[in-house]
Parts: sequence; structure tokens; C-alpha cells
Amino acid sequence: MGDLKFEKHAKYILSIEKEKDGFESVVMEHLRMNGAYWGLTTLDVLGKLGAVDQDEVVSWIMQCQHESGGFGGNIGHDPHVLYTLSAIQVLALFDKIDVLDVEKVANYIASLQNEDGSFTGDIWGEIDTRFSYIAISSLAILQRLDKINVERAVNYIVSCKNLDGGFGCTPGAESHAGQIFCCVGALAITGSLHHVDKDLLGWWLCERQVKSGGLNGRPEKLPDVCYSWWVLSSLIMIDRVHWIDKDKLIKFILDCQDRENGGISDRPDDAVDIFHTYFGVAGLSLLEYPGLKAIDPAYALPVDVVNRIFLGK
Ligand code: GRG
Repeated sequence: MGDLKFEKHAKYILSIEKEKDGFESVVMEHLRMNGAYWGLTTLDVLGKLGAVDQDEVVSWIMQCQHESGGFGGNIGHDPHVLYTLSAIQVLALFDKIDVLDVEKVANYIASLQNEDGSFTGDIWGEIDTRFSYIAISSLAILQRLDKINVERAVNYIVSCKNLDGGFGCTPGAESHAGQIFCCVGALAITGSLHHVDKDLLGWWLCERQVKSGGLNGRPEKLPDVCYSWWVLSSLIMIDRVHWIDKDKLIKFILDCQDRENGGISDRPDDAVDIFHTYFGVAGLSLLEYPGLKAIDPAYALPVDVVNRIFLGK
């Protein structure tokens, strides 16, 4: 089992930044802020964040901020909550939240809440429980949840609960493990987990494990390393993680590594990318893989970072 290629994965992540004309850098251009969160959190969980020039990253993040207070995926790009959360998370990793005008960022996020409690992702109006999670997680990290109507936000999320115990992106939409993470995470952060039918949802989530040991995101779909995060974190938040076969899942994730050049792919023998590298390592951390920093299932940040924010230690 002691097979996780710590050094190679760290080298792979750092190489993406160095090779600005490389394929992965180019295709990630529009969501570089998410890439920064995936890559830097992975490095931290691997114990290798020291290799990064933090001041350079912080200065780049601040150049991605829009006058509205929200952040874009790259310099000069339009703001969206997807990138705003990643910006806040990376600043939290570096213990640099204090560079933010917190009031301004919190006002931007709060401005996206609708009358029914739901959230849009930006000024263009798409509604999704992903954005509810992002708003709640961001404002909790900034300690400004008072900026929104939390009760309505929770009621909207509960209105997206399905008969199978899962959650979708809007009321009536199909249950999907990614949306379940968002809804359960938001309910956990707001102390509202009593709205979840833990046995029913736990059953649906543990049925995501397929023969290879990997997890899929909904019935009849292929397994994918990223669901190691979406499913496992949800199972942990509802105290049902012992319902899956952990050893088989660890083996599946390790089988998705590029053992020569580093990085983790969605399934064995596919091409690696930074997104799956993060969710593979984060999944292994939730599985208590030796040598990895523990990660918080609701905030998707290392536990020591979350403790620093909320307990001041
Ligand atoms: C801080 C970890 C963190 C997240 C921020 C953006 C977000 C909040 C959550 C996204 C949740 C989500 C919807 C994840 C699923 C992503 C994914 C792999 C979607 C693929 O969907 P399909 O239909 O794939 O293409 P399947 O696997 O169903 O075939």
C-alpha cells in the first residue's frame, strides 16, 4: 500500500506552472484560479507547500479581483463565485486572508442570493446548489455568514432533496454525488445536518462503489477518482464512511497514478490532470493514508488551516 508517489506528484504540479505554454497550462487558462486551489492544496496535503513562492501567488490572486469584489479565473476575466471561493481558499492556505477587503468580497457574494434563498454564480443568473455551497463556505471562512439569509439558503437546499435521499442542482433535478457534497457540506457548515436522512443517503452513496473499488457519481456511470472526494466527504459528514470498502478504494486511486511522471487520472491508464490529482490525494487523505495531512470534509481545506481560521491556532 505504501505506494503513493509523493515526490513525483509534487514535481508534476510544480511543472504545470513552469511550462506556461504546455498543454495543461493552456487549457486551464480560463480557470487558473481553480487550478491554483487544486494544485496548492494538493502540495499542502503532500507536505510540500514550501516549494511555492507565496508572495507571487498572492499578488497574482489580487490582480484577478474585479471591482465588484468577486474574483475571475485569471487576470482580466469576469468574476464568478467558482473562482472567488478558490481565491479565498488559497489565501486561507497561506494564512493571508488579511490582504482582502473582507466586507467587499462578502458583499459581492451576498448580492448573488435570490429571494427563495438560492444563489446565482454571477450576474448572468444561473442557479445551482454548487453556488449555495460556495457562498456559504466562502462567507463562513470570511466569518461573514451574517451577510446572507442562512435560513432561506438552507430551505432552498432542502427543497433540492430527492426521494432517494440525495440532492440535485435545482429542485427536482437528479441526485448526483457532486451536488450531494455541495448540499451536505453547506448543511454541515450551517449546523443543519438534521435535514439529511443519513441512512437513506448513506445507502445511496455507498452503492456508488463499483467492482474495481472506484466510486461513480450516480447509478450506471463509470467510476472516476474525483468521486473519491465527493462521495467520501459526504459519507464522512453523515457518519457512514464505514459502509464502503476503504482498501479497495485506496487501491483504485493508487492504480490511477502515473508512476513515472507523477499526477493522477480519472481511471487507470488515462492521462493525468491537476483536477484528478487533487481529488485523488484528497480522497486518500480522507482515507487516512499514511504521511498525508488530514483534510476537512466540509471546507475541502487541510484541518490545520480550518483550525487556524475558526480556533485561531
Ligand atoms: C471546494 C471541493 C470544492 C468544490 C467547490 C464547484 C464545486 C464546489 C463543486 C462541484 C460539484 C460537482 C457538481 C462535481 C461533479 C463534477 C463532475 C465530474 C461532473 C461530471 O458530470 P458528468 O455527468 O459525469 O459528466 P458522470 O460521472 O455522471 O458521468
